[in-house]
Amino acid sequence: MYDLTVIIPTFKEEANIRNIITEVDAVFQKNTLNGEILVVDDDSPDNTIVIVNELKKTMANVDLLVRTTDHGLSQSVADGFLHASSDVFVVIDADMSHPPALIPKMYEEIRAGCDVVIGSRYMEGGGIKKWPLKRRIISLGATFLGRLLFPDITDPVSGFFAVRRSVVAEAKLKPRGYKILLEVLGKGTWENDKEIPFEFSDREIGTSKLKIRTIIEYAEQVADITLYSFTHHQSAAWREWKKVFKFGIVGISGIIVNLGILFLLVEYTCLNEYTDNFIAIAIAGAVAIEISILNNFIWNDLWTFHSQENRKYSSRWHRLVAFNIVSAGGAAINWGVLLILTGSFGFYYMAAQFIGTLIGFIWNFTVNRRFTWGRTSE
Ligand SMILES: Nc1nc2c(ncn2[C@@H]2O[C@H](COP(=O)(O)OP(=O)(O)OP(=O)(O)O)[C@@H](O)[C@H]2O)c(=O)[nH]1
Ligand SMILES: [Mg+2]
Repeated sequence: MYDLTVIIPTFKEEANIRNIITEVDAVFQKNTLNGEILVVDDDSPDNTIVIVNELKKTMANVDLLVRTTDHGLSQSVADGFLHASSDVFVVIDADMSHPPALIPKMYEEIRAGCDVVIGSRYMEGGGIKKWPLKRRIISLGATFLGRLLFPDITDPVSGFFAVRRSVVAEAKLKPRGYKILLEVLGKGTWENDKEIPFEFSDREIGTSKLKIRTIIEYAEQVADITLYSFTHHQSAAWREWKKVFKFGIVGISGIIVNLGILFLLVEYTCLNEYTDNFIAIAIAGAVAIEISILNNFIWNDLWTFHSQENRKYSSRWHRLVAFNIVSAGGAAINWGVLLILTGSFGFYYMAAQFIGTLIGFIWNFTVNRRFTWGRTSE
């Protein structure tokens, strides 16, 4: 039994395949890893298969799976999971875009308890070399969509990652398109993840296969994972929905606190005696708003985001300040939407306020999630 299996999906990679296999094997030897190399090829019409078969003669740890139906990168990787003969899988492109030197580190993190280890282009220390603007924009768009499902992960569509067999063993993967990692994160069973930065280098040789259809398939995949999470409550995306739900309940408690404090201050304190009622209400209103923000902070900190690990802000005071700033932004957005919808679009003011509250809520959740209770990128 091998320690790990490096899965290399290939289609027409005759120019790269020898290189990547030799490099991965050199990394195994240097780190005394007992690793398997599994090439999953979609019946390439070039010499990819011939070259792998030739290498197999001298390298006992190289295996080749040739697929003839259901052509596709994600499908190939998923077949690789089924075919691999170890419990740790590392997926890497054939075109030298991903540094094989990081494989031992990924393996170590899995050994140390991680379920998924991701090579990230978008965290501190990572990057992309020589990419045209169009590709950067497409990739950022894809990454943004993926981060809605997995806010802690900076690069949920990376093609370079490691997973434990148990993550995907029972998963009902519906692989398609290019983003197999998103499928694994969405449908696999996992708790702990870690990202490792790396610099992505564009292929020097061979041809690219990215098409417009890829983008449409990706959007479908995100929708599919979202639907899946509603019915599969062990999934990571469902964990995220639970946070949204808790954040909403805390928000409702904040409204009650806000109204209650306002009422108490106006009716039962010395503010009551001010003849100029407007000042009394202005003061009481401001105090009530701040106390409700404090209320929301405490419950979100102790309950909604209680299990958040590796916090960006380890001090509760820092989180409180961040939450206050973000919430002020949320209130401003709410107010702006009210004014615009009533002033320019003739909305009934209650409907406008309702929409404003909803947009303010989305802002408050997403920004606080990533910022106030976000994870450190180290
Ligand atoms: N088995 C299989 N492998 C594929 C398929 N499409 C791409 N690959 C492999 O998947 C890896 C990533 O594909 P690339 O074409 O490099 O995709 P990319 O990195 O997004 O784009 P470029 O590097 O610019 O071409 C490479 O090892 C390809 O050979 C496919 O349909 N089936
Ligand atoms: Mg590539």
